[in-house]
Amino acid sequence: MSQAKMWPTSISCSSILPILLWYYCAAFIAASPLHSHPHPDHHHQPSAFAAHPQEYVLSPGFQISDQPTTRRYTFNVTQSTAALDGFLRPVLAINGQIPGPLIEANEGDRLEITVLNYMDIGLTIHWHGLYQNGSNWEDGVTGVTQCPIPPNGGNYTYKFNLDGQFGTFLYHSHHQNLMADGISGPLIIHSPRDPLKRYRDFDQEVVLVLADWYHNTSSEIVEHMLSEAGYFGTPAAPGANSALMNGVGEWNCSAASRAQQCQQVNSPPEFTFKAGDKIRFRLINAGAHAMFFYSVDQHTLNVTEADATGVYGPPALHRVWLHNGQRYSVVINTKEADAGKSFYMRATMDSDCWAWVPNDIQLTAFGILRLVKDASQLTEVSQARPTTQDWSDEILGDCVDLETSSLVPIIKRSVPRSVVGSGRFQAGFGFQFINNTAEHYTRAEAVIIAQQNNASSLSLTTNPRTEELNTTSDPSNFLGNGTDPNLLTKRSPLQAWLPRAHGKPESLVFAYGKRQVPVGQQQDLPPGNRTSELGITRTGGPPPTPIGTIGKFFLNNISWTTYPYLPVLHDLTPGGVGAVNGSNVANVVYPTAEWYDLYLANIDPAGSHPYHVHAMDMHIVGEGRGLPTPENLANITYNTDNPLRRDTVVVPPASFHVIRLRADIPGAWIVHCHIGWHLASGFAGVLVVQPDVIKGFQIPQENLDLCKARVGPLDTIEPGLL
Ligand SMILES: [Cu+2]
Repeated sequence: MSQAKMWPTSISCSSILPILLWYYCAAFIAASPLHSHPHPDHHHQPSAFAAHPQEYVLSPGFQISDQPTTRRYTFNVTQSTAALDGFLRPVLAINGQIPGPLIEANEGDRLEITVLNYMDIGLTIHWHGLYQNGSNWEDGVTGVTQCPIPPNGGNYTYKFNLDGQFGTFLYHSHHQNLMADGISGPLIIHSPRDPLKRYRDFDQEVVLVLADWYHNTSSEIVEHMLSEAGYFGTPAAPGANSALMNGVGEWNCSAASRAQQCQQVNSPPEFTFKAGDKIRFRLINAGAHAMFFYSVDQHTLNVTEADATGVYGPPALHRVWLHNGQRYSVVINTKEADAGKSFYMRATMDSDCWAWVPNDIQLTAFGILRLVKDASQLTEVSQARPTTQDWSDEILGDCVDLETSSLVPIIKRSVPRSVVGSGRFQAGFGFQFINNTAEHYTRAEAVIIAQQNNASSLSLTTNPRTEELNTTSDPSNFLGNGTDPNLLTKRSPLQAWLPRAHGKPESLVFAYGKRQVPVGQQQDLPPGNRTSELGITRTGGPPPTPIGTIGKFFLNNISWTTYPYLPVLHDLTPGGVGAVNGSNVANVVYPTAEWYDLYLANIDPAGSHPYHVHAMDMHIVGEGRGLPTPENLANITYNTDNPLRRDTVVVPPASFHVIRLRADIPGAWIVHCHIGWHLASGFAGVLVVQPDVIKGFQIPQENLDLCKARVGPLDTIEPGLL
């Protein structure tokens, strides 16, 4: 087992830092029959906390200017503990807070952010949505643009200019899936060019960082997900335990076992504004899996920004929804007559697109909006929880984007009707051989294997929410082999499956249409895992893992393999091998600064994926079902007249998007699913833009030097297994 992947276990329980280790040691002791100390010490306190709500209320005093300046920040990243939703667990925090500090700047400014890594694992920070034109090496992706910042006090200063863009962004770790442990935060860029203006389009603005939250660390989850036994018996991405709004959630502590420390949270983030003001919420989904629905009781939402593109959006929505890595701005009109009233803001996870759900899940994170008559009343605000009711619309269904055509950029940019070339990233789930990583079974083959091994107890059922019901158990209906594009035009059912522990399938009674289906038995919980007796719920997921394999995602039949100390970018510059290793990394090369199409295809029959392309604006010119075959491409309707441009787009099951982009930002740019667990399972490729220009890059010595500090063997792959 790699120490680098399992930070909670890399320190012994007899460490002199028992507070930091409270959770891990307590759980380990509880899970170990050899120990005679089942009761943990209940006196330890968390050492990291949610960001202060007021920090994310943007000040009208911020000088929006076109006079560039350099802004410097320092991030101290530590292993801490926190009880963000009440449940005390190890976390990773920036300057002791989750989410991290607000970065606020103007278009044209230069940012210099010094990251000090006090953890015992490597770290990188990515600046999500930024062009990084001329600074590819500051993109912050382990194994792509840099080697990790060394643990135990290593540091690196990211330096880049914020040229040509403004809006709502985020930053987050791009090393393993450490983002899910707390390393993310908001990054806001203002500009005099921004078509959205304070005191005209809105009066107040607040950043809301939404994230799903887990009671195990990302290292524990990834370690087990990428094992033959799986995490809770499955290679599928986990369901979360709770949701956070600006770092605060409200898990029900009565579900905690005696070995766990939980202090009920009853104080969601609160914001007090003048009744009658228009309030802009800058929503950021910094989660690892959950698509979020956001709403404010009794207030409709006007969408004005999608990722960092100001838009004319759908007005008067009850809810807006956003997937991992996406951002929206929504504006509400408060009423003067509501002075003195309080309203709930709700961020609710859509668990319908998950393979399984913990029974103790708390789906909603709350915020409180209080309205006062004038600013002098701010200190006299009621402390009571609101009594308002949620909209009655049901929160159910597939995780898909807001209708693309309903989001029209305010600053127009049309794209050419033809392109000089195209490339594709075609993603699907499969099972990689542990002893021969070059081979894998497709999803369809795994279904056949399961039927052969255990035909009597494998029941295949359908999902009544999909219109095209399919009740046959013919495995050819389980798409994902990518050989028959016609199959992919059908919406296929989710699959029943069997959790398997140590090679022995367990039978599982299974029904759709019920939100929660208890599983009879949990076996072999990983160390440090939840020991709640409430169990978990399975609603679908991949077929049973064939023996000798682990579940992985494949792009163009290649599951991403990261070599942290051999960044792809360094290989493309003088001294490197001069090419991307195509057996480790799916890649598409755009040689010139011209317009190309990128087909983002999802052959996964059951799951939608938020695809994120680094650096370049994705212009969404078309969407279709099935594979991007010549016939299917000929049948879609293209929109080249001011299409929506954004940086993260959700591709539904058995579907594709046609992205038109201008290859004018040279570099090696990762393209990946922003579900952190899927990225950890190999869902990534690289877009190489203008390799001839990359050959002339002068990568700063500070970046190159990070590779000298390697703490593991060169062939340590990340985030997978050794
Ligand atoms: Cu995904």
